[in-house]
Amino acid sequence: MNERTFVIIKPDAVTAGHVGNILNRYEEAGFRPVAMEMRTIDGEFADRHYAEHLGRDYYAPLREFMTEGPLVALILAGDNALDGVRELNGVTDPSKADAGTIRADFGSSVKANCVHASDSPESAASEIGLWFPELA
Ligand code: 3AN
Repeated sequence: MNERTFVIIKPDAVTAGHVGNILNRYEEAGFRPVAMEMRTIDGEFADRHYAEHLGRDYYAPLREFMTEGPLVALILAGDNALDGVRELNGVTDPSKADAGTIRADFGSSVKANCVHASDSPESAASEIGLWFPELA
């Protein structure tokens, strides 16, 4: 099944110069970008993307982090893209992520964990609708 998922290469990875390496991991695994754009988002947009995290104790610093510099927003397509991309990313906390995953190799903390990927077909649809409405 050719599935689409929404991915962010977060500001920490852009600043550290890991965009090319991260894209390479996805492409080597067979996923293809079907949309890709560098953007700097504001707090209101971050609130829409992270609606389910509003009010959590970690949200204010996360909001600050996601808005402090450019990120790369992209849609990746391929077989089993939702699970496959999350497997390549590794778990949320880079220190607990499996060796060889993107977060283990390029993430530095639970907040600065270098990438985001949709966690379900429903979140992929709503995130693609938010970030790339013309492709929803
Ligand atoms: P994932 O991105 O692995 O699906 P989520 O959806 O649970 O993780 O969390 C979204 C983002 O919120 C994470 N990528 C991370 O930046 C931040 N986050 C989640 N839990 C925490 C936490 N306990 N402390 C700090 N930041 C967190």
